[in-house]
Amino acid sequence: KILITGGLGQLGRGLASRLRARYGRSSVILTDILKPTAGVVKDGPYRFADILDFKLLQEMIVNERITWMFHFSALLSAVGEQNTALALRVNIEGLHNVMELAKQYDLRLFVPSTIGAFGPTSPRNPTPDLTVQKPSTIYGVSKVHAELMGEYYHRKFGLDFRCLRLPGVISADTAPGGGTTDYAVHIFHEAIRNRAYKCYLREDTRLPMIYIDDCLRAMVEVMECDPRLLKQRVYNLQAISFTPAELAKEIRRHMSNFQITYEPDFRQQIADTWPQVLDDSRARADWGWKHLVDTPDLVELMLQYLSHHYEFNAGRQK
Ligand code: VAH
Repeated sequence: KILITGGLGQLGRGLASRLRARYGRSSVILTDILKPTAGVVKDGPYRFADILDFKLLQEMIVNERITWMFHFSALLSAVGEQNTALALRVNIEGLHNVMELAKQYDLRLFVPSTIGAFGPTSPRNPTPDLTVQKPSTIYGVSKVHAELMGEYYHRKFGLDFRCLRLPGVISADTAPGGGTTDYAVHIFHEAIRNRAYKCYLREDTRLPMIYIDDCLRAMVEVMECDPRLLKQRVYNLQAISFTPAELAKEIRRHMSNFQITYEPDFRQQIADTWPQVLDDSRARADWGWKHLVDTPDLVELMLQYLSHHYEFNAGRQK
Protein backbone atom coordinates (compact mmCIF):
# COMPACT_ATOMS: atom_id res chain seq x y z
CA LYS A 1 0.00 0.00 0.00
CA ILE A 2 1.16 3.47 -0.93
CA LEU A 3 0.92 6.73 1.02
CA ILE A 4 1.31 10.11 -0.68
CA THR A 5 1.93 13.24 1.44
CA GLY A 6 1.18 16.72 0.09
CA GLY A 7 -1.23 14.89 -2.18
CA LEU A 8 -3.29 17.90 -3.24
CA GLY A 9 -0.37 19.75 -4.80
CA GLN A 10 0.66 19.67 -8.43
CA LEU A 11 1.80 16.05 -8.47
CA GLY A 12 -0.34 14.02 -6.06
CA ARG A 13 -3.61 13.42 -7.85
CA GLY A 14 -2.01 12.49 -11.15
CA LEU A 15 0.41 10.13 -9.47
CA ALA A 16 -2.38 8.54 -7.42
CA SER A 17 -4.42 7.89 -10.52
CA ARG A 18 -1.48 6.22 -12.26
CA LEU A 19 -0.67 4.08 -9.24
CA ARG A 20 -4.33 3.19 -8.69
CA ALA A 21 -4.57 2.02 -12.29
CA ARG A 22 -1.64 -0.30 -11.63
CA TYR A 23 -2.22 -1.48 -8.06
CA GLY A 24 -5.92 -0.90 -7.38
CA ARG A 25 -8.00 2.03 -6.21
CA SER A 26 -7.72 1.34 -2.50
CA SER A 27 -3.95 0.69 -2.61
CA VAL A 28 -3.14 4.38 -2.71
CA ILE A 29 -3.93 6.81 0.10
CA LEU A 30 -3.69 10.46 -0.74
CA THR A 31 -3.06 12.75 2.25
CA ASP A 32 -2.86 16.49 2.79
CA ILE A 33 -4.05 19.14 5.24
CA LEU A 34 -6.62 20.57 2.81
CA LYS A 35 -10.32 19.85 2.46
CA PRO A 36 -10.72 17.54 -0.53
CA THR A 37 -13.02 18.35 -3.43
CA ALA A 38 -15.79 15.91 -4.37
CA GLY A 39 -13.60 14.75 -7.27
CA VAL A 40 -10.71 13.83 -4.97
CA VAL A 41 -13.00 11.82 -2.70
CA LYS A 42 -14.55 10.05 -5.66
CA ASP A 43 -11.12 9.04 -7.03
CA GLY A 44 -10.11 7.01 -3.96
CA PRO A 45 -9.02 7.12 -0.31
CA TYR A 46 -8.13 10.57 1.02
CA ARG A 47 -7.11 11.33 4.62
CA PHE A 48 -6.03 14.34 6.63
CA ALA A 49 -2.36 14.12 7.58
CA ASP A 50 -0.06 16.85 8.80
CA ILE A 51 3.53 15.74 8.25
CA LEU A 52 4.54 17.61 11.40
CA ASP A 53 2.37 15.18 13.37
CA PHE A 54 4.64 12.16 13.82
CA LYS A 55 2.11 10.06 15.74
CA LEU A 56 -0.67 10.56 13.23
CA LEU A 57 1.58 9.50 10.36
CA GLN A 58 2.87 6.58 12.36
CA GLU A 59 -0.65 5.40 13.11
CA MET A 60 -1.63 5.61 9.46
CA ILE A 61 1.45 3.69 8.31
CA VAL A 62 0.73 0.94 10.84
CA ASN A 63 -3.05 0.72 10.42
CA GLU A 64 -2.98 0.86 6.64
CA ARG A 65 0.08 -1.37 6.34
CA ILE A 66 1.93 1.12 4.15
CA THR A 67 4.96 -0.16 2.23
CA TRP A 68 5.76 2.73 -0.13
CA MET A 69 5.66 6.44 0.47
CA PHE A 70 5.88 9.47 -1.83
CA HIS A 71 6.69 12.56 0.20
CA PHE A 72 5.47 15.64 -1.69
CA SER A 73 4.75 18.09 1.15
CA ALA A 74 7.02 21.12 0.81
CA LEU A 75 7.02 24.88 0.44
CA LEU A 76 8.44 25.67 -3.02
CA SER A 77 11.12 28.21 -3.89
CA ALA A 78 9.10 31.43 -4.16
CA VAL A 79 6.75 30.91 -1.19
CA GLY A 80 9.65 29.52 0.84
CA GLU A 81 11.45 32.86 0.52
CA GLN A 82 8.36 34.59 1.87
CA ASN A 83 8.09 32.36 4.92
CA THR A 84 11.44 30.91 5.93
CA ALA A 85 10.26 29.72 9.33
CA LEU A 86 7.40 27.68 7.92
CA ALA A 87 9.63 26.33 5.13
CA LEU A 88 12.06 25.09 7.77
CA ARG A 89 9.30 23.30 9.64
CA VAL A 90 7.61 21.73 6.66
CA ASN A 91 10.66 21.01 4.49
CA ILE A 92 13.11 19.95 7.19
CA GLU A 93 11.19 18.86 10.31
CA GLY A 94 8.54 17.21 8.15
CA LEU A 95 11.20 15.37 6.21
CA HIS A 96 12.80 14.14 9.44
CA ASN A 97 9.46 12.64 10.51
CA VAL A 98 8.97 10.93 7.18
CA MET A 99 12.50 9.61 7.04
CA GLU A 100 12.45 8.25 10.54
CA LEU A 101 9.14 6.49 9.91
CA ALA A 102 10.37 5.10 6.59
CA LYS A 103 13.35 3.66 8.44
CA GLN A 104 11.29 2.24 11.32
CA TYR A 105 8.72 0.59 9.07
CA ASP A 106 11.06 -0.35 6.26
CA LEU A 107 9.26 1.71 3.61
CA ARG A 108 10.47 2.41 0.11
CA LEU A 109 10.60 6.22 0.12
CA PHE A 110 10.46 8.66 -2.78
CA VAL A 111 11.32 12.32 -2.16
CA PRO A 112 11.46 14.74 -5.08
CA SER A 113 14.46 17.04 -5.23
CA THR A 114 14.78 19.86 -7.71
CA ILE A 115 16.91 22.00 -9.98
CA GLY A 116 16.65 24.40 -7.01
CA ALA A 117 19.11 22.17 -5.13
CA PHE A 118 21.83 23.82 -7.20
CA GLY A 119 23.07 27.39 -6.82
CA PRO A 120 25.14 30.20 -8.29
CA THR A 121 28.41 28.27 -8.03
CA SER A 122 27.10 25.12 -9.75
CA PRO A 123 27.82 24.67 -13.46
CA ARG A 124 24.60 25.64 -15.27
CA ASN A 125 24.69 24.05 -18.69
CA PRO A 126 24.87 21.18 -18.31
CA THR A 127 24.65 20.56 -14.55
CA PRO A 128 26.04 17.12 -13.64
CA ASP A 129 24.66 14.82 -10.93
CA LEU A 130 27.72 15.32 -8.83
CA THR A 131 28.86 18.92 -8.48
CA VAL A 132 28.87 21.95 -6.17
CA GLN A 133 25.48 22.39 -4.45
CA LYS A 134 25.24 25.67 -2.59
CA PRO A 135 21.69 26.86 -3.27
CA SER A 136 20.63 30.37 -2.32
CA THR A 137 16.99 29.67 -1.30
CA ILE A 138 15.68 27.97 1.84
CA TYR A 139 13.86 25.60 -0.49
CA GLY A 140 17.14 24.60 -2.13
CA VAL A 141 18.92 24.27 1.21
CA SER A 142 16.13 22.00 2.50
CA LYS A 143 16.27 19.85 -0.64
CA VAL A 144 20.06 19.39 -0.41
CA HIS A 145 19.43 18.41 3.19
CA ALA A 146 16.81 15.87 2.07
CA GLU A 147 19.17 14.39 -0.52
CA LEU A 148 21.98 14.06 2.02
CA MET A 149 19.70 12.62 4.70
CA GLY A 150 18.34 10.06 2.27
CA GLU A 151 21.81 8.98 1.22
CA TYR A 152 22.89 8.81 4.85
CA TYR A 153 19.89 6.74 5.94
CA HIS A 154 20.47 4.46 2.97
CA ARG A 155 24.11 3.88 3.91
CA LYS A 156 23.60 3.64 7.61
CA PHE A 157 20.22 1.86 7.92
CA GLY A 158 19.64 0.45 4.45
CA LEU A 159 16.66 2.75 3.82
CA ASP A 160 15.40 2.30 0.26
CA PHE A 161 15.49 6.01 -0.56
CA ARG A 162 14.89 7.11 -4.16
CA CYS A 163 15.12 10.70 -5.32
CA LEU A 164 14.90 12.61 -8.60
CA ARG A 165 15.93 16.21 -9.15
CA LEU A 166 12.92 17.49 -11.03
CA PRO A 167 12.77 20.36 -13.51
CA GLY A 168 9.80 22.78 -13.48
CA VAL A 169 6.68 20.66 -13.92
CA ILE A 170 4.06 21.79 -16.44
CA SER A 171 0.51 20.54 -15.97
CA ALA A 172 -2.93 21.60 -17.12
CA ASP A 173 -5.26 19.92 -14.64
CA THR A 174 -3.42 20.83 -11.42
CA ALA A 175 -1.78 24.11 -10.40
CA PRO A 176 1.84 24.58 -9.27
CA GLY A 177 2.19 25.75 -5.68
CA GLY A 178 4.36 28.86 -5.57
CA GLY A 179 7.58 28.09 -7.39
CA THR A 180 9.84 30.05 -9.70
CA THR A 181 8.97 27.92 -12.73
CA ASP A 182 5.19 28.51 -12.37
CA TYR A 183 5.20 31.08 -15.20
CA ALA A 184 5.39 28.19 -17.67
CA VAL A 185 1.94 27.06 -16.47
CA HIS A 186 0.35 30.50 -15.93
CA ILE A 187 1.30 31.58 -19.45
CA PHE A 188 -1.10 29.03 -20.98
CA HIS A 189 -4.07 30.09 -18.82
CA GLU A 190 -3.47 33.73 -19.67
CA ALA A 191 -2.93 32.99 -23.36
CA ILE A 192 -6.34 31.37 -23.56
CA ARG A 193 -8.19 33.86 -21.39
CA ASN A 194 -6.54 37.13 -22.49
CA ARG A 195 -4.19 36.41 -25.40
CA ALA A 196 -1.54 38.15 -23.28
CA TYR A 197 0.81 37.39 -20.40
CA LYS A 198 3.02 39.50 -18.16
CA CYS A 199 6.02 37.36 -17.29
CA TYR A 200 7.90 37.78 -14.01
CA LEU A 201 11.11 36.36 -15.54
CA ARG A 202 13.31 37.95 -18.22
CA GLU A 203 12.77 36.72 -21.75
CA ASP A 204 16.14 34.94 -21.91
CA THR A 205 15.82 32.95 -18.65
CA ARG A 206 16.47 29.36 -19.66
CA LEU A 207 15.26 26.70 -17.21
CA PRO A 208 14.76 22.93 -17.37
CA MET A 209 11.08 21.91 -17.63
CA ILE A 210 9.10 18.68 -17.91
CA TYR A 211 5.55 17.81 -18.91
CA ILE A 212 3.54 16.26 -16.07
CA ASP A 213 3.03 12.89 -17.82
CA ASP A 214 6.77 12.43 -18.27
CA CYS A 215 7.36 13.48 -14.68
CA LEU A 216 4.81 11.07 -13.20
CA ARG A 217 6.07 8.23 -15.36
CA ALA A 218 9.65 8.92 -14.22
CA MET A 219 8.63 8.69 -10.57
CA VAL A 220 6.76 5.42 -11.08
CA GLU A 221 9.63 3.97 -13.11
CA VAL A 222 12.30 4.82 -10.58
CA MET A 223 10.18 3.46 -7.73
CA GLU A 224 9.38 0.23 -9.55
CA CYS A 225 12.85 -0.43 -10.88
CA ASP A 226 15.07 -3.24 -9.63
CA PRO A 227 17.23 -1.78 -6.82
CA ARG A 228 20.30 -3.30 -8.42
CA LEU A 229 19.93 -0.85 -11.32
CA LEU A 230 20.25 2.15 -9.04
CA LYS A 231 23.91 3.08 -8.81
CA GLN A 232 23.06 6.20 -6.84
CA ARG A 233 20.12 7.38 -4.75
CA VAL A 234 19.67 10.81 -6.32
CA TYR A 235 19.38 11.36 -10.07
CA ASN A 236 19.07 14.47 -12.25
CA LEU A 237 16.05 14.32 -14.54
CA GLN A 238 16.09 16.36 -17.74
CA ALA A 239 13.40 16.64 -20.39
CA ILE A 240 13.26 20.01 -22.16
CA SER A 241 14.66 23.50 -21.57
CA PHE A 242 13.36 26.80 -22.88
CA THR A 243 13.22 30.53 -22.19
CA PRO A 244 9.98 32.56 -21.84
CA ALA A 245 10.66 34.08 -25.28
CA GLU A 246 11.01 30.65 -26.86
CA LEU A 247 7.82 29.43 -25.18
CA ALA A 248 5.92 32.53 -26.32
CA LYS A 249 7.12 31.93 -29.88
CA GLU A 250 5.84 28.37 -29.76
CA ILE A 251 2.46 29.57 -28.41
CA ARG A 252 2.26 32.10 -31.24
CA ARG A 253 2.38 29.25 -33.75
CA HIS A 254 -1.11 28.36 -32.51
CA MET A 255 -2.27 31.85 -31.56
CA SER A 256 -0.68 34.49 -33.73
CA ASN A 257 -1.96 37.46 -31.68
CA PHE A 258 -0.49 36.28 -28.36
CA GLN A 259 1.43 39.05 -26.58
CA ILE A 260 4.07 38.70 -23.87
CA THR A 261 5.62 41.44 -21.74
CA TYR A 262 8.32 41.13 -19.10
CA GLU A 263 8.43 42.53 -15.61
CA PRO A 264 11.02 40.56 -13.62
CA ASP A 265 10.51 40.37 -9.84
CA PHE A 266 12.37 38.60 -6.99
CA ARG A 267 11.94 35.27 -8.74
CA GLN A 268 14.40 36.40 -11.41
CA GLN A 269 17.21 36.32 -8.84
CA ILE A 270 16.25 32.76 -7.93
CA ALA A 271 16.11 31.60 -11.55
CA ASP A 272 19.49 33.21 -12.27
CA THR A 273 21.14 30.78 -9.85
CA TRP A 274 19.55 27.63 -11.26
CA PRO A 275 20.66 25.19 -13.95
CA GLN A 276 19.66 25.82 -17.56
CA VAL A 277 20.03 22.19 -18.57
CA LEU A 278 20.58 19.17 -16.34
CA ASP A 279 22.88 16.35 -17.37
CA ASP A 280 20.73 13.27 -16.77
CA SER A 281 22.89 10.76 -18.64
CA ARG A 282 23.12 8.57 -15.54
CA ALA A 283 19.34 8.24 -15.18
CA ARG A 284 19.16 7.36 -18.86
CA ALA A 285 21.95 4.78 -18.57
CA ASP A 286 21.08 3.19 -15.21
CA TRP A 287 17.30 2.77 -15.28
CA GLY A 288 16.40 3.74 -18.82
CA TRP A 289 14.91 7.21 -18.33
CA LYS A 290 13.60 8.79 -21.52
CA HIS A 291 11.34 11.81 -21.90
CA LEU A 292 8.62 11.64 -24.55
CA VAL A 293 7.13 15.13 -24.67
CA ASP A 294 9.13 17.90 -26.36
CA THR A 295 8.30 21.62 -26.28
CA PRO A 296 6.03 21.70 -29.38
CA ASP A 297 4.01 18.69 -28.09
CA LEU A 298 3.75 20.26 -24.67
CA VAL A 299 2.42 23.55 -26.05
CA GLU A 300 -0.16 21.73 -28.11
CA LEU A 301 -1.28 19.55 -25.20
CA MET A 302 -1.59 22.48 -22.82
CA LEU A 303 -3.50 24.72 -25.23
CA GLN A 304 -5.82 21.92 -26.23
CA TYR A 305 -6.66 20.88 -22.68
CA LEU A 306 -7.10 24.40 -21.34
CA SER A 307 -9.18 25.71 -24.25
CA HIS A 308 -11.63 22.85 -23.72
CA HIS A 309 -11.59 23.49 -20.00
CA TYR A 310 -12.38 27.20 -20.30
CA GLU A 311 -14.98 26.65 -23.04
CA PHE A 312 -16.68 24.03 -20.91
CA ASN A 313 -16.77 26.28 -17.86
CA ALA A 314 -18.03 29.24 -19.88
CA GLY A 315 -20.74 26.98 -21.30
CA ARG A 316 -21.79 25.94 -17.82
CA GLN A 317 -22.14 29.53 -16.63
CA LYS A 318 -24.53 30.46 -19.45
C1 VAH B 1 10.00 25.81 -8.00
N1 VAH B 1 8.81 24.25 -9.40
O1 VAH B 1 9.99 26.59 -8.96
C2 VAH B 1 9.69 24.37 -8.28
C3 VAH B 1 10.86 23.56 -8.59
C4 VAH B 1 11.92 23.18 -10.64
C5 VAH B 1 11.89 24.05 -9.50
O2 VAH B 1 11.31 22.76 -7.62
O3 VAH B 1 10.25 26.16 -6.89
